[in-house]
This record gives sequence, C-alpha cells and structure tokens, in this order.
Amino acid sequence: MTSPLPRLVVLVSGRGSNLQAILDAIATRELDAEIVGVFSDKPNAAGLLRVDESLRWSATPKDFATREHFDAALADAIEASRPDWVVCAGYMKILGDAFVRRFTGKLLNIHPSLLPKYKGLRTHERALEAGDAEHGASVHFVSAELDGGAVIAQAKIPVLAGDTPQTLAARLLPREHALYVEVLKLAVAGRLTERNGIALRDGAPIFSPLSPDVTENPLH
Ligand code: NHR
Ligand code: GAR
Repeated sequence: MTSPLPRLVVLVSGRGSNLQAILDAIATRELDAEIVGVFSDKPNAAGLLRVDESLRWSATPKDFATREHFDAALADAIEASRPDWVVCAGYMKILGDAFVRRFTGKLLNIHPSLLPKYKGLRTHERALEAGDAEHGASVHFVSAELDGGAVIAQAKIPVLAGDTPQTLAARLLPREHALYVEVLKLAVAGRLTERNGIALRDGAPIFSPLSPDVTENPLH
C-alpha cells in the first residue's frame, strides 16, 4: 500500500523561482510531496502560472475591508486544500497573528538574510551598506514576530568586491532553492518540529542563532 503524499501549499507574490525549485524537486522525485495549491496576494504574480489553473488562488488585499479580512479569506482557502505544510516563497504581505496561529508549526518562510540580521525588506542592500563579508538566506518557522520565528537552516555566500544588491541576490538565489528543498525533505519526512521558538530535527535542537559556528548548512 502506498501512503498519501504530503500536501504542500505555496504562497508567492512574484516570479516564483523558489516554487519552481520545489516543483522540479518533486518532478525528479527528490522531494516526495505534492503541491495542492499556490496562493497569492497578487493576481498577476508570474509564480501562479507555474501550476495548473485549478491549483491557483489569488485575491487583492485592497478589495477587503481590512487586512484581517483578507488574511481570513486566504486562510480559509488554504485550509480547504488540507495542507501538511504552508510554504512562503517570496510572499510579500505580512501575515497577521490570527493567520499565523491557524497554521502554527506548519508555516515556513525563506528570508534572504542571515537571520537574526536584517529582518524585513531590502536585505541585500542592508548587508552591503553594513560592509558584511558574508550574506545568506534563512528558512524559518513563521511566528507572529516578523522574520523572528525559529531558524531551521541557513545558506551563506561571500560578499565580493563590486557586488550590488542585484549581483548579491542573483548569487544567493540558487542557494535559496537548494536550501528550501533540503528543509522540505526533512519536513515531509516528519522530522521537523518547533517547540518554544526552537526548531527541532528528530526531536533535537538543530540550530541556535547564538552558536554562529553551526550556521553553515546544519542539515548535513
Ligand atoms: N508574516 C509573519 N507574521 N511573520 C513572518 O515572519 C513573515 C510574515 C509574512 C511574510 C516574509 C518576509 C520576508 O521574508 C514573511 C514573513 C513582507 C514584508 C513587508 O514589509 C516584510 C517581510 C516579509 C514579507 N511587507 C509589506 C506589508 O505591509 C508590503 C510590501 C509589499 O507589498 O511590497 O505587508 O522578508
Ligand atoms: C527570494 O529571494 C526570497 O528569499 C525573497 O524574495 C525572493 C523571491 O523569489 N523573499 C522575501 O524577500 C520575503 N519577503 P521567487 O519569487 O523567485 O521565489
């Protein structure tokens, strides 16, 4: 007998290259899962076009009375697709507390900085302005505090002379794709949990932002 595939929902606001990396990993059977919906706050997001029309949902927050109303509609639509994991991949709207509570423990995000550095926006620019020698991306559980949830894994790249926010982002992107797929492999295998703001792999803490020496791909 075969067990049902773990069900992934992906949230996108833009081009969806991280979504594509997940689709590719599923196609090659590297990732044993199924995408059951792609959701967006931008009806024109290119990322939506990467999946069959039947899997797409989008709405415009401004068409709702409040952000909370939009979040509730989004959460209802996501819940209807019965996800095991809800994967933010370039989703650019802050999710309210009520939304986060509904999906706690199964809500992931990839953020383009070495958290806890540079929460929020313009991360590549801020790393350059600070003169950092290294930059990177973090996958974390989403909590009500923006980019403040438990970090699961990070990928690091060097900052090179002459880097611009664009060159830095372009060098980081393929590392983001590989990192997210690695984390999702653990997630769908049931090996990833969160407790008290700490991410656990096989029940043991996998990462501490206070131990920078373990940041380089702690999943391996
Ligand atoms: N929601 C919660 N509750 N917690 C997090 O950690 C979240 C989140 C929603 C999205 C992604 C995040 C990132 O990785 C993310 C993490 C949007 C903004 C933002 O300021 C900041 C961080 C992130 C996503 N958005 C503006 C807003 O008012 C709008 C920007 C726009 O539409 O272009 O929502 O970086
Ligand atoms: C990625 O670099 C991701 O880390 C970042 O946006 C890009 C999305 O690319 N996410 C955020 O900045 C979240 N606020 P994609 O749409 O091609 O996956």
